[in-house]
Amino acid sequence: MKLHPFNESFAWRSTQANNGHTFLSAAQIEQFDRDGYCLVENAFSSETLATLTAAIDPHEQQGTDFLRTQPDESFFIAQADAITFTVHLVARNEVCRQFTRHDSLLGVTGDLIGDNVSMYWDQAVYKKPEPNRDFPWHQDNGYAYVEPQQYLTCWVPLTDATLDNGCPWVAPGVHRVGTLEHTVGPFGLTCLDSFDDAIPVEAPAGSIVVFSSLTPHRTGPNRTDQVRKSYIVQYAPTGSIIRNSADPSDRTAASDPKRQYEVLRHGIAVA
Ligand SMILES: O=C(O)CCC(=O)C(=O)O
Repeated sequence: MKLHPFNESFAWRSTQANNGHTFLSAAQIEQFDRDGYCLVENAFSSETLATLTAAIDPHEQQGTDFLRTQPDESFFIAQADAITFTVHLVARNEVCRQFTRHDSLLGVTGDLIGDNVSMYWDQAVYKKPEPNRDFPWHQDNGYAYVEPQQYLTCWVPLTDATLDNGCPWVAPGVHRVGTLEHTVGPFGLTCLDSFDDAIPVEAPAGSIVVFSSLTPHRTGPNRTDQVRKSYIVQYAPTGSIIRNSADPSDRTAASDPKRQYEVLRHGIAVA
């Protein structure tokens, strides 16, 4: 395990320091601090999930149709019959955009980030029946280097996520050292080959697997005959930037109004 070259002076900001927790329990906050993740059950109604899934499915189908036109039906780490990534849905679908302002998500982000929160990224990940393909160990901050390094991923299962169909696994405790160096593997960037004390997080539809951008995670193969669907929404402190190179002044503000809009300002929901 080696640190990312940009990660020179990281200190984990304890969530216990946030004032006014209103949504998560003390046990969830303690687990997030210690292990880098927590599970929030019953966060969404079945109607909300059905509406969200119906909104996402046509976009995913369009992406799959595009992949079928590509060599090996693949593009970067997506493959039509294995795994698809449908990104930036908030910029093209109002149901997805409204979902990112759901009370449960604002509750989680308010407790774990603070009073001023913006969307950073969203993508649906559909893992198709594929018994041989892992999504390898990585930190979300390994893909694009955001500062502050510590932002939040809400991994929302649209179908039950189980050991059999590729639920997330986390490497507890590693988030506290900050961003790790990642290398390029066949199925994406990776920061760990294996992790002895890895924890699988089986998550029913309607829950949220909440983890830090610094929590190494992977998902296993899908050994069932059904598609495992998830929608991933990531939130960062408002004012976050993305480092483009080793030169710290070479940076881009994470504030594209189409998709990186504020959701909480001074603790109040931004409509
Ligand atoms: O949902 C998955 O199977 C993996 C997705 C993931 O870890 C990611 O997009 O960072």
